[in-house]
Amino acid sequence: MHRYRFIATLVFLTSLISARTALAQPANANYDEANVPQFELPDPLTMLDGTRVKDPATWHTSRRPEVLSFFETQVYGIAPSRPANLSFHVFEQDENALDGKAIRKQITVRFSAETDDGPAMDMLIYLPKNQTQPIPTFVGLNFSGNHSIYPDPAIKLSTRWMRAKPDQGIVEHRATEESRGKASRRWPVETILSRGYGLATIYYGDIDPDFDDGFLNGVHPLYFEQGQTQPNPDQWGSIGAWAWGLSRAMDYFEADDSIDQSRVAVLGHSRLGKTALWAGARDSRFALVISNNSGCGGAALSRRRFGETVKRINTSFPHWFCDNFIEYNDNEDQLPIDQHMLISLIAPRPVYIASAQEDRWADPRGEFLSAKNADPVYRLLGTSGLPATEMPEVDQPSQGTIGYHIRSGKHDVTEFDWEQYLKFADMHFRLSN
Ligand code: GTR
Repeated sequence: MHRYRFIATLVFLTSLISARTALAQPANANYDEANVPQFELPDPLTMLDGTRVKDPATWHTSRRPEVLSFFETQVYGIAPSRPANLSFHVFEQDENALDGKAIRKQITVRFSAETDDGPAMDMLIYLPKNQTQPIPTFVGLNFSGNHSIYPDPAIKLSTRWMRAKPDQGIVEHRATEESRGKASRRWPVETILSRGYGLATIYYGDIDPDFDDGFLNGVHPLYFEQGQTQPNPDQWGSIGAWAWGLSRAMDYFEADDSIDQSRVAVLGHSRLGKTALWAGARDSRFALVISNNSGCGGAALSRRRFGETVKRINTSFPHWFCDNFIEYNDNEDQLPIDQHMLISLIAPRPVYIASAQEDRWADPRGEFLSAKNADPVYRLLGTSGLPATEMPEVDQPSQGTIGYHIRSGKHDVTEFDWEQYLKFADMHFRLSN
């Protein structure tokens, strides 16, 4: 009896998962270069009124704000600024974590008044021990709770809603003890610490749970005007909220002397790679930005319509972008921007775009072309830009102020990816190892 129920549940869950995959990645997606339409990319160095941008000052004072405003109003939505009542509560700290190798801190960042139990996010931080200087730190959102990134029993087990992942110890949308450390393959904590970096992470669902509920939960309602029940068409969706949360983490770093706030690298994978790019674009306090397999709405050029398209993403995930972005469904050529200009907003700060060969849904070539077409802005601002002129061979990174690689394998974060990120951070943060 039990066995049948188990099998029936498995069949049911598998059908759910494949229904979801079928919806997100339909069989008729274009994976053929020959079917990529002809298109003209907007020039990051030409203003909307036709003026050419010839010097860094014009970029910074005129063109950059114009481009930023397009992304705000047409793609991710306008986000509020730092909340007046933002507060930080260190609820756990251990100077001898990880067998004496690390300092562990856990902090609740509250978005509204201290006494309120309104929206808040929990941040986990590991720092290498015995450092005399403030520590350069990687920060990234995670998919399954802070406790999933490392099997450390002292990490607070998330009690928030999570996407169904029965194989990862998430049962009925909640984490169980079994989910501890389940994502540790993607978070090489010990390597990061041994290279002299700190690591900070937050569960993205603390900021806004990743499902389309009309913005009832998460941080959005905190900012509704009287009588408002959902964001306006030009106001933030979920990616906008997650990126905003990363800026709140940065607010904390500014208040913590053990972290080098001038050397914070923000990174993310997939939807959280889109988020890392947007966070880095809108908040110049992030000194370095890493996009891992971010794809459509991240590093990949929308106009190529290769793999995931604007219409597909807006349909599968109606809550990710602002509603104005829907106007570009099957209408990409009308976008006043494309994703190379998202990367250019990060200039002159170092940015790394990573693709994976089998991740065709995310359009590796579109990600490379985006990095390449941001290069003129990086060069105008006096940096080395992207050294590669052609798309590099698989597993052959090209690292200048823009870094790019396409590694072998699937949509994932691997040891190879982290090796490149650490090397890239060493180069730009000038650490000796
Ligand atoms: C997919 C989505 C992608 C990417 C990915 C992820 O279903 O189509 O844009 O964000 O999810 O975040 O894992």
